[in-house]
Amino acid sequence: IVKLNIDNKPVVVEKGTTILEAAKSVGVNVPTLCHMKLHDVGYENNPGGCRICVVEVEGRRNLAPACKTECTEGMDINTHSLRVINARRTVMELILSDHPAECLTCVKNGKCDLQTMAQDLGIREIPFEGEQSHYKEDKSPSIIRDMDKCIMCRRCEMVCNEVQTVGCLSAINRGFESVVAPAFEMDLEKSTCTYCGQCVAVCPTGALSEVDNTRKVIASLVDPSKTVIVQTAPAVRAALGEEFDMEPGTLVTGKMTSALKKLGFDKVFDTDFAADLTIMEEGTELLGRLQKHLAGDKDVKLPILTSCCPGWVNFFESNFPDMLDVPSTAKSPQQMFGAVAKTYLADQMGIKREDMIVVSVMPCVAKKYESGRPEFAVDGNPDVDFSITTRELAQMIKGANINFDDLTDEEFDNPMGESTGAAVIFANTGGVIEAAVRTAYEVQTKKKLEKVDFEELRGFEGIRSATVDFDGLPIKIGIAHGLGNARKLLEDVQAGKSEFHAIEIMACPGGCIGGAGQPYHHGDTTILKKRAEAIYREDEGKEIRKSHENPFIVKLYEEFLGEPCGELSHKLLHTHYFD
Ligand code: HC0
Ligand code: SF4
Repeated sequence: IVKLNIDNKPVVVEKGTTILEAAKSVGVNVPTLCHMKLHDVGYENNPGGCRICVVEVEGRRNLAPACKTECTEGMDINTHSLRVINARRTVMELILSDHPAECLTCVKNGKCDLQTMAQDLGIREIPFEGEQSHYKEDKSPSIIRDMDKCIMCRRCEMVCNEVQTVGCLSAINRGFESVVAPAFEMDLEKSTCTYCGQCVAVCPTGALSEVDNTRKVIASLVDPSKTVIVQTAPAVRAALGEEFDMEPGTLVTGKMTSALKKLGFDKVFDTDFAADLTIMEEGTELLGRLQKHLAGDKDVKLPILTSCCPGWVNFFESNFPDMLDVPSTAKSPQQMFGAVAKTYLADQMGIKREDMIVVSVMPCVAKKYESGRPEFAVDGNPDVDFSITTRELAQMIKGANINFDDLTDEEFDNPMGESTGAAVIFANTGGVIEAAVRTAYEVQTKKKLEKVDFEELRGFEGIRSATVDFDGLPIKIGIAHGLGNARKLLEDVQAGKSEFHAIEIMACPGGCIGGAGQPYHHGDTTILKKRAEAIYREDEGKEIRKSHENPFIVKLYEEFLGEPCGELSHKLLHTHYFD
């Protein structure tokens, strides 16, 4: 134990604690641009690079970087002396000396840590003249890299390499030219990037951002020849409110629906409907494989892996090309929605496929890429035309001058707006497999599942496992969120050591609630827990909590699809993978 004083406050910390952490523990916020601790995820970026966090330690000649200096007994620290503030201002002026001053048109305007900090420090002019480097903008289907705005905090590098183990970003060049980039400065699209977007989620500036599809959506909305329908992903409702200064964990399902109607969408539907459909297909596939496996069929592959997360699909396609037959062939709910909308629904509405525009609102940036995969189109017409993020939807609502706070709750339209609690929990890590268990249990055992909450599948541990008793048949389930954790489970499967029957994988920490299209957490990842709790509350409040009991899903099979994993399902709702 070490005792010290920070800004005259007595502090007691464990040996090895940095001044930055010690200060935080007593509510003293020392600013920093590069340090970022992902609480509940267990990762920290601490290169000690930005030098904004300098503090004065009594008796020492030089200022100390709070992030890299360990507390020692009796230290007397001042985090805001004149000397400290002057030093921080100089550091900021140096950082800004080669940063483009285009805040007004920057995607991060108002949400940029660099901008906020410069404002807090009262920077009004930049006395130094750095060399403005001009990098080519790198635009992939999901992510834009504008390296002129990179400040070398290395957060993206840490997330990509350590959390996701994708390893496609690293620091290159020297001095003013230094940036973080894929090897040989190749475009992201040509690299092994999965489009998980976690680099975007932690970038403190506008250097990394999502591709903006809002203009295309607005152009469709004003085109009288188009019927524009929208689907909203499970995780959006638990986070959209944050963009309007609501408490993290506020559920805004009804307000979101109302805002979408005001924006002019012809029908407001729910991706959750398609999540229920996914359970029907993926659950049937799981039981099919399981029954064959139990009957001794050596050719059948277990575990089955969930396949609804596009970042994860990209990851296994590039990292485990020998295992492409292991994941479920079920398309993601986003894509199932599009496929059903542009066939069954278009027919019901009496419109041609080309005249229907399907927009998706997703917590995710990889969904943009997913919707553009060529196999998800018919004669070049995509099943999902445009995918926008939670942040982009918030921006559209603000742009339309809609007062979000004042909106009265509205309901989704039907038939594709009805969903169950099982679909809602897709948003959380462990939720897809919990939803699958709720249905698979009843189908397999022919018994009613009384308790639908499977607490053992919930939580934030990066890798979790549980055995669920299917009336005497133990079903072993694995769960991973974050691609680094997924890699560990996958390596076991590859080596033939995995004991699981089914594994759920989500690329983002926390699952979709932690997606890269959600409101920025600015390092406070405890927000993710609040979103997760909100999702479980929404599930609890639902009248129907098992996917196979969704009346519109039952009707869809009766009127159109026939049976789960049947011929039409295979054509519309299943896919294949590519290395
Ligand atoms: Fe998800 Fe999904 S749950 S991936 O996290 O499966 O993005 O929210 O929309 O498609 O439903 C994201 C969230 C979805 C899909 C669903 C799945
Ligand atoms: Fe790495 Fe994901 Fe960013 Fe791609 S999107 S560079 S995989 S963190």
